Amino acid sequence: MSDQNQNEKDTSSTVDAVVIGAGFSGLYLAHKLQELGLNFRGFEAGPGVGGTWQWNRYPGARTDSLSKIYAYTFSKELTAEWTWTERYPSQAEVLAYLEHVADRFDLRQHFTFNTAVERADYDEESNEWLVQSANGEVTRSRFLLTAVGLLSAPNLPPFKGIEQFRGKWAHSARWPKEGIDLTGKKVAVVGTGSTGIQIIPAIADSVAELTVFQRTPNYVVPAQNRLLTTEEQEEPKKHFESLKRQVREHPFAMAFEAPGRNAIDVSEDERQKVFEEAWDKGGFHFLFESFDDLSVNRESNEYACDFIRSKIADVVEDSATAELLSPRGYPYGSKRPPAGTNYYETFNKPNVHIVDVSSDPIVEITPTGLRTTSESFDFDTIIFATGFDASTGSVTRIDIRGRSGESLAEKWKHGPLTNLGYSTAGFPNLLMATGPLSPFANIPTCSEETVDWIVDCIKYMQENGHATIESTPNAEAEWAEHVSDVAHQSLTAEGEKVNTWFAGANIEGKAHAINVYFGGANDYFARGRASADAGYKGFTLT
Ligand code: NA7
Repeated sequence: MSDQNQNEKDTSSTVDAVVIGAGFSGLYLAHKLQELGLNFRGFEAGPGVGGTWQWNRYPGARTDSLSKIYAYTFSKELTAEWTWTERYPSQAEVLAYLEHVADRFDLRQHFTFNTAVERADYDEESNEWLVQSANGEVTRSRFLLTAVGLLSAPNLPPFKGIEQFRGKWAHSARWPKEGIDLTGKKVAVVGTGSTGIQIIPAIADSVAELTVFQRTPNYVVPAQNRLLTTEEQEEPKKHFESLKRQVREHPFAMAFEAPGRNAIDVSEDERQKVFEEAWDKGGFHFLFESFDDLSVNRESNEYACDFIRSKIADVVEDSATAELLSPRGYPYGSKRPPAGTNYYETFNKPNVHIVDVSSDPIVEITPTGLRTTSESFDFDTIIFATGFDASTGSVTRIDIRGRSGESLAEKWKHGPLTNLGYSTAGFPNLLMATGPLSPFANIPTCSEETVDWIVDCIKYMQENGHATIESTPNAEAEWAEHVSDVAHQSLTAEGEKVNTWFAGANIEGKAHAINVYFGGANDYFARGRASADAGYKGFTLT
């Protein structure tokens, strides 16, 4: 199937719903609206389906969630016919999966590709959204449904002089489809978040020299990626129902059991043993299957930090490099915990160098490289793995105007206000899948649950003759406060001092406010259902 627009019909139209985005949420939304028989149109800025997995084509890109749960669960048949090859599927494999889903459920026909939605204005008189897309079309729609993802508006810090760089540069989340030939090149990677941590080992062997510019060291647990055994490949098919249930009952929507022990309560030997086992299992196993108290007890968290630092010291041969790579002064888990593959080992290679830019920042991109306050460097290629304007950025980069022309970006300038991530007062019938203040947890599960909620809500409105839905101002103020309180009751909020995107702290000028819910995806799903069962409590229906 090609990446071209499959649907050239409907140039200027009136529809029941506009869907923005064709990633995990947008595709499932299209499937559900199709089932409901709604007249709708989808717009996707990218050249094809896939969302995140269309854009993030950088070397080494793969999930940090196990493949068995990084998938839809709405169709047993779909699960039965798809077989993952690795524990953590690569970008190419997830994209192939989403392309398969799009074809299998005939979803491409609804989307206009290569077409970003730029603006949407609510017209009170007609109770319609006027949705302007980059191709100049205006679509009138009753519902405006965003499925734009949590981490999809790239953040390129405003480095002076970038336009004068004579080599090639790319942001990781806008990696060209044809790739970038890095063979034998002098390459810089700026950023050591989850993305930089995947890129660095993936390119180290092919480049001539690799220089990593690190501002904050991260606690990197090995992913322990490998090919799946046949038995493991069968697991999601064989245990479809129980796995589906299990992820919905876990606070991070993952197939883990709570370990039932605290790091603070066990002996030093026992602690080491548990950490070693969890380290060997890899990735999120370390945080979620070792001890229950790592995110809430400072001493327990420090045990985990010590363990990771000891691993860094064991692996990294040069002690000064090991020290630079060792995070200190902030809790494990208060920045999004990354998973690596040979991450620390890569720094033992003679062609890989690390530069600490925490106190000697990058001040300028020069025609031949970059300059920190104290030193200049020459490069052929610069890779910016500098993250995203997370949670709100993907929504507010669209100029959305509610009642009386109120701008959503302006409304959220001190932090997002939504009821359960779905809706914000003053913007009737704007409904957001995985919207700001919804949980940060296994995304496909959150996509499914939030889309189900939205489509059930539309059905309810149809059946009961309601014209609009929007959050009440009280409910969204209470929810934002609750989201903040929950994060501050754990160690998570401390990531703010090391620029976590959880708190909007990674973007210059962005309000520091917790923008994702850490009270548990399971708790969140239950709250959404309870509100719906109570006739959409916390929302005004007209
Ligand atoms: P992240 O996790 O936001 O990481 C961005 C990295 O870029 C991080 O190391 C930043 O350092 C660094 N950065 C940002 N601006 C600068 C400047 N000006 N100078 C030097 N370094 C800078 O983004 P990722 O793409 O890695 O991951 C995002 C999410 O995608 C991840 O959480 C997963 O959920 C998937 P800092 O730490 O701010 O000091």
